[in-house]
Amino acid sequence: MSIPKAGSAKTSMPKKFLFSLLLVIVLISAGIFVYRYITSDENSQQSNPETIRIASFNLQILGDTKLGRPTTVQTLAAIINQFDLVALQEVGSSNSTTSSENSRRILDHFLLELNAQAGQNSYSYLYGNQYAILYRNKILTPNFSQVHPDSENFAYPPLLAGFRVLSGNFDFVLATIHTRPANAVEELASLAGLVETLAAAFNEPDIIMLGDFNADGSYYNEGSSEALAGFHQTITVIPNSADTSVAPGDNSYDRIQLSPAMQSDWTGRWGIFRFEEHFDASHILQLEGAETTAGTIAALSDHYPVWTVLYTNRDQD
Ligand SMILES: [Ca+2]
Ligand SMILES: [Ca+2]
Ligand SMILES: [Ca+2]
Repeated sequence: MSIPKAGSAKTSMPKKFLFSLLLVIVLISAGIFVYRYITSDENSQQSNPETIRIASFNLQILGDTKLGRPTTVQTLAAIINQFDLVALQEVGSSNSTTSSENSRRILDHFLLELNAQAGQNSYSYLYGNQYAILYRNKILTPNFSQVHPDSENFAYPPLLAGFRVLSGNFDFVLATIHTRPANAVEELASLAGLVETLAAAFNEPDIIMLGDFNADGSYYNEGSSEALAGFHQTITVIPNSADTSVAPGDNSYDRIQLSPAMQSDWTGRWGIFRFEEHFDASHILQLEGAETTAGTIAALSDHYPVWTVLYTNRDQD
């Protein structure tokens, strides 16, 4: 009885050792990778920042298929680690068909990878519908979150959340949305109308709307100026000339709109996180993906993250 046990223990020892060695190599490479490929020009890693950097990212179905691609997942985590808060769309599914249990399992898995890079317990998340809000919890704390209870006007009702900074006076409510492309005209009209509704409902005039609005191309007439048509009472952060899609073409699908009360909170800084400007060609070649996307930036997503920078200490309301 003890012989096979001893025998199996003997054969499994080198395997365990090799596995540990492999794990160490992987962890060291992860560290080198983050150091080498990402350099942040922002102060988001400080504990008392004067600004925070927030982003919206449709990462094209964060599900089991993508989670099974280690370099791609590691790269997505490195991207999110550049921001203090990221509103994600397409968690678990491109619509809202996946169960919340499944989405939470996926998010828990992703959070492990993110916190392995960012530091233990650096990020937490809020979840609802196909959305997640990942936030750096030494910088921001949530007051509440809920899925907006309106499935009549929205195919995928937005996830709402209230936050305040831990150092400073900035507090705000955000709504992240992914419109159904065919309904973008109607849904964006409803979203524009939500700004005042949310301000009244939560007694907070600082409202951030961000997400994959599908606000361009054949889905929506964005207008001829830089401001997004239909959102007259808000600040357009991502202008109509911005290209937020990875695919060839020039479409401003992903957006950030701010309520007028956020004028004093907004630094005026914004950007598109173009993957090819942050990762060199040899790294991109290692990205796992589908047959047509592997080894290209499209392995990460068909959308670029869009971002902006907000003051933590200039809130007036
Ligand atoms: Ca406020
Ligand atoms: Ca455009
Ligand atoms: Ca304000």
